[in-house]
Amino acid sequence: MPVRSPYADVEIPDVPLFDFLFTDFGERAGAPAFVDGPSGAAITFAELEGMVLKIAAALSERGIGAGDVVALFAPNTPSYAAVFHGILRANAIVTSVNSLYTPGELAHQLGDSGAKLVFTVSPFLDRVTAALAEVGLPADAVVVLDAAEGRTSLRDLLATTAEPPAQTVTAGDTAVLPYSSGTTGRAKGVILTHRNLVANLCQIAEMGDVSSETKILAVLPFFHIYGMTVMMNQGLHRRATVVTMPKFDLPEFLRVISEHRVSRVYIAPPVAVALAKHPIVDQYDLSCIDVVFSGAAPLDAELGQAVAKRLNCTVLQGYGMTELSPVSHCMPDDRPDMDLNTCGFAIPNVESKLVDPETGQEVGPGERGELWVRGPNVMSGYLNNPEATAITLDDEGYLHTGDVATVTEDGVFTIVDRVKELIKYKGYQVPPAELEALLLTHDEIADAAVIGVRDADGEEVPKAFVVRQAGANLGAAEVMAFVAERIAPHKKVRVVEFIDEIPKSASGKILRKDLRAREAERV
Ligand code: 4UV
Repeated sequence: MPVRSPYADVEIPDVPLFDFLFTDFGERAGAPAFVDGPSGAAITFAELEGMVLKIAAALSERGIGAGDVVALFAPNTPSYAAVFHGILRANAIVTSVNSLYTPGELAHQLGDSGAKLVFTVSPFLDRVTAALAEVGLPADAVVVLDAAEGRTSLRDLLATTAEPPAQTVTAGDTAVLPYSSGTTGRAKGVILTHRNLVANLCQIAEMGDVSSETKILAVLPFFHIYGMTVMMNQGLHRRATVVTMPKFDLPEFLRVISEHRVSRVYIAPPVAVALAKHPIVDQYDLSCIDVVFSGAAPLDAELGQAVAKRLNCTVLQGYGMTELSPVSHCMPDDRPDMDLNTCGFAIPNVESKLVDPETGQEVGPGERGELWVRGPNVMSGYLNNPEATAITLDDEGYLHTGDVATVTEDGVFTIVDRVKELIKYKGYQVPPAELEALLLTHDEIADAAVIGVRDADGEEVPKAFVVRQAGANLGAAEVMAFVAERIAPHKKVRVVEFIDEIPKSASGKILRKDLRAREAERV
């Protein structure tokens, strides 16, 4: 029997995201919606709405409308939120791009998503220019959020006197295309509709105490679904104030929390290590923090407890996946006593099943099974990829997550393993298939396979097993350098082992479990 959420279902309004978020700010109209952490510059809810409408009008004037995809390739700032919602209000679709991407990775996403225009910042222009050339888009298909000589800027768009277009999108239309490799292969466009995004906001509103009193820290990137839904859009929905940071730097992170009196800090587990252990943490007044919420990779319970004790706050863990908009399970704010090894309960409107991957049979409490999730937050599919959609979404509407979990009689879920290929480095996706394809382009590499292994700090890192071409004397450092030059830093291969042959099935599929077993033996 599927496990239903212990929470009552919530109603999901049948409206586009703009209508859901930008109605009746009431007393909060003049309150800060977003604050730029480094400078302290704030924009109010009313100002944000004004910007969104201007951006929509200016995009419409430029011929961007229903069905068009616009890329957003920028670090977290208040203007990121204005542009994101401006694109949606213009009836278009946002594809959010990892700001660490190389020109080649950016070009792949622009080409695959069919983006017509890129919003970026001036320090990223070199990469954008190279990517536009690679996909054959005009060099002027760019808007900068700051300013750059000879470039259209956000300020130019905001100067329009045109009226915003009529809103024609409906709840069932695609809103965003973040990229995820899912359970196998390269990064793919994840089709999330307005309804998916609205649903996840309604669902998580039942779990956390986020209100107009809350100050959320958004250091995790808005381009990733965790930052997009849980920080940027949840902040707007609950009329909270979101304090943005363009990148993680421990002293600056602590300063921003302390000076802006941040009450809710969303992190991925590596930040918990710093919060629990780094001596510098004691130099800041962090008494403002009520909740530290961890997601995107497994949190070690002892580490979480150490953070709770040191900061005298509640630590919570959630589980999510891009394909789930992203949250499906989390600990509620009112249960600070829960075991931090767990990911809490299924959120409202979510049904989960745990299924033995070998037999396809559902397993009971205490047994391990692949987590399947059904609910209004489940993606409609992968862009232009019916095969990948078919292996991920079944006929009954369950999304097969590729994560292995257990559940208690009370409906508390714990993620215990992963059966999919995906590697997570500091919470960021590293698709092994992409690294393997890249390694095979090296003249001296005959074959390669990549899996995730634990380093000395317990962090998951990509390890490449490499078969050299006959007569080649390639070294590990050369392999790592070759990869590092061509991909974003979080995808670097960090360990290399040369072997004689990559274990494969009769059909030629890499037997990753054999490589994992080999690794386990060594440890
Ligand atoms: O697709 P993705 O990069 O998505 C995420 C989303 C994480 C979120 C988002 C909002 C939350 O509130 C929250 O708690 C977590 O990371 O990667 C999805 C994969 O990341 C692993 C798991 O393998 C997913 O399939 N993962 C995510 N959260 C956890 C996790 C977790 N708490 N424990 C273990 N693995």
